[in-house]
Amino acid sequence: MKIIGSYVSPYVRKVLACLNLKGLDYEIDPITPFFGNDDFACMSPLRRIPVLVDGDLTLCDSSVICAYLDEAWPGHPLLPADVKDRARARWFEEFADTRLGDVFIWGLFYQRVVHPAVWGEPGDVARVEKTLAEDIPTTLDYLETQLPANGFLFGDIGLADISVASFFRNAAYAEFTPDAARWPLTAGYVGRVLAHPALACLVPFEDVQRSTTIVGRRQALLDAGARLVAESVVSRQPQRGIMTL
Ligand SMILES: N[C@@H](CCC(=O)N[C@@H](CS)C(=O)NCC(=O)O)C(=O)O
Repeated sequence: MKIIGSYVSPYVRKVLACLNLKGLDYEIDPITPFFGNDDFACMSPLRRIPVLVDGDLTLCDSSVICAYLDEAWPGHPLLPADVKDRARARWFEEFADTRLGDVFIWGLFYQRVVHPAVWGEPGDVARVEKTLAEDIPTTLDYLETQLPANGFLFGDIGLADISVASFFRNAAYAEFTPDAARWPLTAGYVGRVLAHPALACLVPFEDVQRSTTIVGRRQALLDAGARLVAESVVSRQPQRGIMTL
């Protein structure tokens, strides 16, 4: 299987962690968001990552991809067995992809990290301030009522846990971690999930992605042990030397 994506995307991380949980082999085509070529646009009509290619099957959207993985490969189940728990797990995945995506990716990570790196100019400071003062507190106040004091949401780690925690890693990259005094359950839970090997093993590749320019990144990823496709078929080169994610 091949995943077209960037190691620092929360949606790509979610898919990679699920592949890791199931013990499936995959290669990465490490595209930079916003730099996909025409072939990429054909595979991903919304021009988003991740994209999964499995033989003659091409799939977009992390939720669709993870549902396919769970149905196609038994391995570690991504959803709990109980039907009501399964429904709640899907809700947490949706809440993460939509709400945590809004506040942590578009409100923080994009403004503080992606926009300066890709476009070479600062992001929207007013939006960051509103995100920190209003949007994150209301979002975490809700999560704090939902998350367990120990372990994971539904017994063993699964899709709901991975979906939620993945966004907190991008929040940390944008210099936000939940205050353990105000949100103790959230802080503890996020730390536990991110420390799980399925997610922790991705950190070295994310570090390379965040610390290198496009020049030399491929070799640095290979040196860190990443399994990359021989040659990208979907990415055009950003301006030489630009610090892209
Ligand atoms: N609903 C999609 C969202 C994917 C998404 O927004 N990916 C971002 C990267 S984190 C992207 O590709 N952005 C490029 C763009 O919006 O043009 C999923 O779950 O896969």
